[in-house]
Order: sequence, then C-alpha cells, then structure tokens
Amino acid sequence: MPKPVLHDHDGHVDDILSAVLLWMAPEVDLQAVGITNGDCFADQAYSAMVKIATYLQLEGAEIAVTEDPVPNPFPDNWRKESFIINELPLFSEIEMRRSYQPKQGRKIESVFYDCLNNTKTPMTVVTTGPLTNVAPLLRDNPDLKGKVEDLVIMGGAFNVPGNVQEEGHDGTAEWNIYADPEAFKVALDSKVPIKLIPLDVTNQLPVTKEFLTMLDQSSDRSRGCKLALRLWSLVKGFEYYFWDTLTAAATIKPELFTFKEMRIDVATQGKSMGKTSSSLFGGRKVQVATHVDKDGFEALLLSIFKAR
Ligand code: AGV
Ligand code: CA
Repeated sequence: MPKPVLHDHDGHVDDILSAVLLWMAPEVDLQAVGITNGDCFADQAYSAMVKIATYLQLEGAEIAVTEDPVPNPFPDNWRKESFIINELPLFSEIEMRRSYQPKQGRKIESVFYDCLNNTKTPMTVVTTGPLTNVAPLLRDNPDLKGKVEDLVIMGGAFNVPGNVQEEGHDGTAEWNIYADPEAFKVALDSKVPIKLIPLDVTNQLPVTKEFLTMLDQSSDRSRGCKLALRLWSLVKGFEYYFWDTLTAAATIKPELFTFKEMRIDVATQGKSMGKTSSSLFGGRKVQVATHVDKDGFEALLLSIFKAR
C-alpha cells in the first residue's frame, strides 16, 4: 500500500519538483500540497503548482496555500523566481485543460487538519521549506495524536557551513530553519519521530549538467522530464543542489539513505539564529541523513519523471 503523505513546500524550483516527485511516485499517496510563503511569493507558486498539476494531468491531492509571512524572509531575488516559473511558456505551449483547481486555495492548516483527522493510517509529513505552517498543527491539536507517522524535514547543517548570508548573522544556519527557528523548535518539542535531510548530505549532490542532459534526452517523449529540465535550467549557473528532491527521495525510497541517530538542538536567537547542533546530553533524538546512493537517487528521479 502506498503511504499517505502531506507535503509543505515554499515554492522554489526544487520544492515544486519535489512535490511532483511525491505526487507521481507509486510508493506514495500524496493527499495535499501546502505552499508556504518562504522561498517564493506564495500566490505565484500556488498558481504555478495548479498549472503543473493541469499540465501533467495529476490527480488526487489538494493544493493549499497560506500567505502569512515567515519571520526571517528569504532574499527577494530568490523569491522572484516564482514569477518566472508561473509564466513559463511551457504552460501556454499546450492547450491547458480545465484548470486542476480554483484560483484561490484553502489554507494549509485547514487542509492538512482535514487530511490528518480523516486518515486511518498515520501520515508522513514532508517539509521542504520553513515549518511556519506545519508547527501550529503539531502544537495546537492534541486530538491529532497518533495521526502523524513521522516528519521528514529538509533543513539544518551540522558539520558543514550554513547557507544563510545575511547581515548580522554568522552563517552557521541553513535557510529553512533560519527562516523560522521557533517553528522548527516546536517540531523538535513534539513527540513525532523526525528525519532530517541537512546540508551535510545535500552538499554531496549538486544538480549537474550530466543529469540535465539525461533529462534532455527524454524530454521529447516526457512532459515530466521536459518540465524538470526547464525548471532546473532556470537556476543552472547558480550553486544549486538536490535539496528538496533528495528529501522527497528519502520519503519515497529511504533505503537509498544512511541515517544516523543524533541528539540535536536549535538556536532560536542571536547571531547564530537557526543553527542546528548536536548535543551529547539533552537535545532531541532525530534521524539525520548522512549519505545517499547517488546513482540510485538519480535513477529514481529519472524513472519517476519519465512516467509522464
Ligand atoms: O537551504 C536550502 C533550501 C531548500 O529547501 N532553499 C532552497 C531549497 O528549496 C533555500 C536556498 C539556499 N540556497 C538557495 C536557496 C539558492 N541559491 N537559491 C534559492 N534558494
Ligand atoms: Ca525549499
């Protein structure tokens, strides 16, 4: 039986592609996708997600959106990519069928609550952006106890530098956690089992030209490959990694990964705000991904994208 999944993402290129992977993977029953106002402008990313569901003729999952700001906003030039994605000529190239969903989406908290409240099998919640909209769900709904099987989070940096370069910050944090450290702390304080996909493992996998060439070879026959190639081409030339797509893969095929149990904590204030660190005593036990089978991962992505 495919496992029931909720995915909350913040609209960047790899967020959108990770939602597509979770949606198309036979191992997963994706029930809802939330768009959080992080590494995007949420209204743009919502509209793009609806177009993609239409373009790929996907079915089943509800797309939700919450436009509340995150406490430490992402750089504007990253967020603006969502305008470009939403206007991709690819979507007008084909005759768009009837839109997958209305122009307005319901809020993430209500949609995720409904899914969790109704599920018979506990669900996996995947986050590839700040936890701003998932944290309140975990904190405020004791009636949902036992409904979340685990949380798979893209975030954190342990034995590698962070990727936040903001004035007054020391650069030790990863962006998704820095954007809302208090929300991540809420997740750590919950009882839900957590798997983390930190920069330590995503740094091992930059998006390469060789991989894009493989997508290119199938893009005449496959809309999935064509879309993935177009989206990753937008960010080629920047330092871009398989951050969120790895996190999707860790949900679809965890056996591709090596995990290590660690006790961790997060700084919620000061110049290291959002920094994740391991602590020998105290802290919260989580499973942290340390290695991934690179060939297995790339093969998984290609096989899923090629299916449409
Ligand atoms: O820190 C990684 C997270 C991932 O969830 N995001 C990008 C992925 O969606 C923030 C980020 C770090 N570097 C970036 C980012 C870059 N160069 N462009 C856009 N976003
Ligand atoms: Ca993201």
